[in-house]
Amino acid sequence: GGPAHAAPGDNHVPDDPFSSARTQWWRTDHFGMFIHFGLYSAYKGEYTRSNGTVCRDAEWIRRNCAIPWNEYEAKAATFNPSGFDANAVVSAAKNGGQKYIVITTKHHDGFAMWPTAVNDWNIHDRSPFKRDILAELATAARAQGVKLGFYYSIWDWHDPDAQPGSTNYQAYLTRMRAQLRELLTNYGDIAELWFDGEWEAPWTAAEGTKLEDYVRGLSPNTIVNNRVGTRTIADGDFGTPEQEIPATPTDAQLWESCMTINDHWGYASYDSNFKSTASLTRNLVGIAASSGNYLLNVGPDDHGVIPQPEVDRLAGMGAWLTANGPAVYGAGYTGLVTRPTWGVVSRAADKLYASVYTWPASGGTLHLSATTGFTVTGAHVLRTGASVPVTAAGDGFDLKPTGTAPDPIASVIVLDIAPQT
Ligand code: FHN
Repeated sequence: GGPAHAAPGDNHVPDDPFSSARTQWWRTDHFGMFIHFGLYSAYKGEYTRSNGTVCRDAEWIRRNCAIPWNEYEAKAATFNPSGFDANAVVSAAKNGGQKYIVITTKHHDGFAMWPTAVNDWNIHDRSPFKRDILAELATAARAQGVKLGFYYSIWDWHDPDAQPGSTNYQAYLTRMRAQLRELLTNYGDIAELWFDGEWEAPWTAAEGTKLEDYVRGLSPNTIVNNRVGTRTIADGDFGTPEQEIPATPTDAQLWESCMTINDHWGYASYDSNFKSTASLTRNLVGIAASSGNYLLNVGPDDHGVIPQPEVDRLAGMGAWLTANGPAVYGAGYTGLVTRPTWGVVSRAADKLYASVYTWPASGGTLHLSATTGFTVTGAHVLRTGASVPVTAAGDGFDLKPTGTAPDPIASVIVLDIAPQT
């Protein structure tokens, strides 16, 4: 038979993503950096019209602010993100505990952020910036042991042959394949390919199936998102919830939840509505406890530099992970307990990791409701090693930790578990 989780008759998912060696690192690592960086970043989130009114947007600014194409193209001639430092970007990810990076190579504006030979709507041919940030990132990522992935928008506002009603759409598709060949063959191993904009005509689901076969042929180990097709389990390797955390794990498809760190994907100079380190960390812990991945976005500015508040939040998450990593890396859905009100619980083999957001007052109890029988043979605080008394109680167990919360973001209690005797 075919892969357990692939749709009947499906032959383009090469193996079962849930169990394959190909996806093993991804299922273990849980945490990656999304980067939205493109020509739109040069606007810093704001476009001033000739009548003086200001329109705000980020990576959709060309379209949502109706910037005339000749103006947008002229902006390219001034786009010089010379502050881009691939080593600093990779270090920010690594310090944050992020194991992979997915960068926008071409967003909906169609502007290629690498020196593509396919057309001249790219940063090398249209701007004074002559470097190849993808090559620089690939080198830095390899040196620091971080994996590299690419975002690519199927929807393209700029290519004349890609527009609705096009009589020459196949010519665009030929160029798209040629660009993907560049991306998948010129930059070493590409860990993940993140398609987007698949919902817009003239693109069709049938084209998605063909495209998936094409990228599998070029790069069999690359993990592909479901936006290559129709977002069903037949398409790609993983689902793509956006700005949301599914409440329960799904056994239908691997998933990766992408989220902004403030309120925009691309850079917007005025957006300082950054999520707190605590809430970002709890998002990660909650996602990992439901066997998902967290792709947390940063938006480099017009100089190519990741804003410091974003770097700082990543560093905070990384510090938490240094002490509490086992609750996330290699951990997943427990299948043994219901989610408590005081935090989340993940599992790796014979250990449960209870990440406690609300630490009980002195003498207080954390109750864990079991959905199936097992025993707890011991428990301790991961950060301090302090042991935690556990007793069987009601439908599960009572944990009675002492003192104050060892970690204000989330205090992890490790429970050693065994089958019921
Ligand atoms: O339209 C895009 C949006 O700009 C952004 O890139 C997000 C990231 O997941 N994807 C699209 C909307 O689904």
